[in-house]
Amino acid sequence: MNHSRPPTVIFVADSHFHLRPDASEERRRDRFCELCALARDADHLVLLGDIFDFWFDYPHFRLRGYEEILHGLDAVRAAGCTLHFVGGNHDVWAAGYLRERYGCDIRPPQSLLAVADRRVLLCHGDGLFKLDWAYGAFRALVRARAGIALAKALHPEFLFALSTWLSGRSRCATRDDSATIERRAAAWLARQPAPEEPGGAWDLMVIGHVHHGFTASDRGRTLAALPGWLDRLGYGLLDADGFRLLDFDRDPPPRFPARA
Ligand SMILES: [Mn+2]
Repeated sequence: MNHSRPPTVIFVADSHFHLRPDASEERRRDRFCELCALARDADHLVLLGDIFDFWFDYPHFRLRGYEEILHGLDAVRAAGCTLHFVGGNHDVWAAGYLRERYGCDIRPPQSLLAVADRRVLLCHGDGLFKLDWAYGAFRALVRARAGIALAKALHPEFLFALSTWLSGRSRCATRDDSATIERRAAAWLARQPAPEEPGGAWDLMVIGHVHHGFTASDRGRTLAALPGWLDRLGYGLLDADGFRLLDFDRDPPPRFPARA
């Protein structure tokens, strides 16, 4: 890593790629691979959850349909960019595979990433603002050990069908109107311990999951929600100029100083 400049970090979440993409998803996939090409020049790429709409690992079978995306990530890794993965409620089960293939830094649901003098709290964001009870139940199921054991007993095609159905439910639940999301986020942020108190040691928190891009600030700290990679192709960038939310279609791509 080049220490002559502050490290650059790209954050992306909620592309919800499917095993069988339709025409509109093909475009989002192509653009995601272009984002991966951009990330080759960054120091860190943080996959903040729900990159894949469905993932399950079987001992002797591999899912078919994500090859293009996985190859895109191969190139990121090969270029020397560190990959981090925070599992979302849809792809928490991808962690083992991503660790194996990319040496990916697998992170617990909430973890700190130290970047130069910034302490960045990473969290997918499911369950954070208590937006919907049905959604909460779904989240508890996919993250529970018993849920994983149960899923392993199911036929892969049945599990895929079940997950696709649940996924539709959870997506409706996450699409609360943006004003509600921002209001709850602001209230949540105001309840967090001050930076000098235990548990308050972060200056920037980045989440996904809500599919609505915004930032909120309180007592010198910023909470940033990524817009997702669905209707808008949104991502977050942290570099020498600070953190900002960018639109991959509308904003000019950032220029990174050459890696040493
Ligand atoms: Mn999610």
